[in-house]
Amino acid sequence: MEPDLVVAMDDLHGFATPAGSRLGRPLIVKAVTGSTNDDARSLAAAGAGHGTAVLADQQTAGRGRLGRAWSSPAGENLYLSVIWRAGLGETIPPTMTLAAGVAVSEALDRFTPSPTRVKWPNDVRHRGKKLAGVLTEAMFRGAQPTAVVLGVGVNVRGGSVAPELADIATTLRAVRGSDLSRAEVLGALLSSLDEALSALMNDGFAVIRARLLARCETIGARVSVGGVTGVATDVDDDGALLVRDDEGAVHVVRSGEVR
Ligand code: BT5
Repeated sequence: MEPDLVVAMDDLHGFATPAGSRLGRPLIVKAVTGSTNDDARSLAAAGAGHGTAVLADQQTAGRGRLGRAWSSPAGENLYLSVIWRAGLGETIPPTMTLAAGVAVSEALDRFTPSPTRVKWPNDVRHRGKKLAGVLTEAMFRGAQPTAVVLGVGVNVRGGSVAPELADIATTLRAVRGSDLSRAEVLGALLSSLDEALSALMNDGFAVIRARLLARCETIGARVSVGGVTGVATDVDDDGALLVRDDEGAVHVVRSGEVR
């Protein structure tokens, strides 16, 4: 590895996957890549097992949902993708994205001065600014799901975000007012994702739903999503957002961008 890259990743040196976590075994660390989700998908297609994870210092083609870009500069943030295979049935529950968001939010609360919130379905925010995002992508053999890639981007060490994101995004360092190492945050993330996704697969969505509702800023807010405007009242048993419009009709919104 080039010496400047070693310095850029100094806060990850000596990182060890937490003893209790099945995720991050193995953990493949890259200085630069296109997208860790693409790397994890390739590894999954080649047979990599449950828990295999890819971490990059920098992404040149980091992705969000709906073809959007994920700002991924070097030396600052976590770009993590984990292969999940355990307990996948005949369908991929959309609740996996929600469970991952809950896990990320709960993990980041250890590092923030006040609690983070989940904006349905996949944003983790602090005082209305985005700290992290989740991108889940499923892989299939025929109709049978074989793996889900859990992609997580967390803004950690930067003093600020890219200027075009300054109104909507922030970093852990900015909300804390002090620095921290990516290794600390990574350990918390892997443990939290393992716990929450295992709970979802073993026990169903009810408990994760309760944990989500306790930290979901979307519930009770006036929103526009999927062509519907109204008040978001609840998340149903499938993870869909329920929105009551001004005539009182309740709409079931399964995906989309909440505004
Ligand atoms: C997301 O998408 O929030 C999911 C982001 C997932 C990124 C991870 S990084 C590791 C893995 N590899 C990948 O290639 N992706 C995953 P979405 O809800 O579509 O939000 C995207 C929007 O968030 C953009 O349109 C911007 O407005 C904003 N954004 C972009 N970069 C950001 C950043 N670093 N921090 C906060 N907001 C950002």
